[in-house]
Amino acid sequence: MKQDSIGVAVIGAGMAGRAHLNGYRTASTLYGLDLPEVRLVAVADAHEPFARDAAERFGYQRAETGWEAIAAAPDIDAVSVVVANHLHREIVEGLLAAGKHVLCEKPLAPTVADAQAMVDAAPRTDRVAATGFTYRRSPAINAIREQVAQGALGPVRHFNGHYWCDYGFDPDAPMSWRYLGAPGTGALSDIGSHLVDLGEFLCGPVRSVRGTVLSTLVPDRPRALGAVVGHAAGVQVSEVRERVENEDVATFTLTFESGAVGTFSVSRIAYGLPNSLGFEVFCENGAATFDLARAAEFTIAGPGSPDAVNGYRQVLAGPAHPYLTRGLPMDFPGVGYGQNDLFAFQARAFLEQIAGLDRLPRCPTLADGLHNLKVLDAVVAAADADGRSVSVLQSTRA
Ligand code: SOE
Repeated sequence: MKQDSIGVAVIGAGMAGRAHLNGYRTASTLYGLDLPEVRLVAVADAHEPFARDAAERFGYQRAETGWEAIAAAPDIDAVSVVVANHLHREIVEGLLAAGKHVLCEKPLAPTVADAQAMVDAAPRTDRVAATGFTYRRSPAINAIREQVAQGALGPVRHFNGHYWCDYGFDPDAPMSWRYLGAPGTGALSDIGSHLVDLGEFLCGPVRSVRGTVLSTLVPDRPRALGAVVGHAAGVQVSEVRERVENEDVATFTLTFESGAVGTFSVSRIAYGLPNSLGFEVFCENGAATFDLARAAEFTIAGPGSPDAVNGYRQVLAGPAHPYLTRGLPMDFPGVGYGQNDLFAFQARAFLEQIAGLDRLPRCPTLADGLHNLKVLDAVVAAADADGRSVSVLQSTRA
């Protein structure tokens, strides 16, 4: 569907919302000149000062305080939903009903039922309805995926992944939506959703889960005084402490449909590690590793290395790998890139899909977001299964 221009908006002016705002602003500078004009129209946030600051900072035409104004705006075609997870369903369904293209942050919703309703709402429109698994846009992770898919390393035997953050290590870090909800809506949903999606991105669908441990190590937190954004760093707090309802740490073992094993460790109280995502993929004839701390590279080991030079080789992501040719102003190995660039690649892919271009991998669908939640549901169920294996419900995975 060719459009003269695409008007974009972001609902949520917090930490990740700003990454989406910047992504749309940068998208036109990437790859080809065949993208329709991108109009930076609006930012919405319930806390108006956040919306106004973000609109001015990222060059958007106006600030709004409610998602309804975005849904009703005739000059807006595509919207990112980047707010607390429990708000996703109402907003996504409202935007789809208003005829907008939607890119919703992970996890799609707090429950499988909510996500299923969102998936059911999507076919009633011809809009693009996507889930934002941003790490799928990592050039280095895609390079590893290509090696695995081409069979260069042989079949996968064991995926070991961690996603460790430290935004919750301080008991006096203020309460926020991330700490409220049923078991599985804490660290497992917030950051485990990324890691589980990457496990399947690299190793194929999950068959079953076992041995889950969900632990809450910080039982209560002080109530925030004033608006909270992102991980609420530096926000004043009251004397009143509120109970933390969900998990700080989640560990579990899963089996992929391929028979490969997956071992997962997720934490939001990992002292000194603000955003530590990493994994190893051990295969029959080799292995590859990734560490977000060195985002623009990966290591790989395979047959044929003489004993004198055995071990893992460092590979610098560059034009030989996805997304990077004309994906950065300086696009040669060693220049490096970071997580913010992945939001730009994601924004470009979303806009290209809306424009009917097919240069980049399509965005994960709402059904992919639903499937991710079904796996997380099985992870939670395996916490009470006395070590028995819990199968993942057949997803509606597209
Ligand atoms: C990546 O942006 C991310 O994992 C977010 O998706 C989480 O919500 C945040 O808590 C940590 O960073």
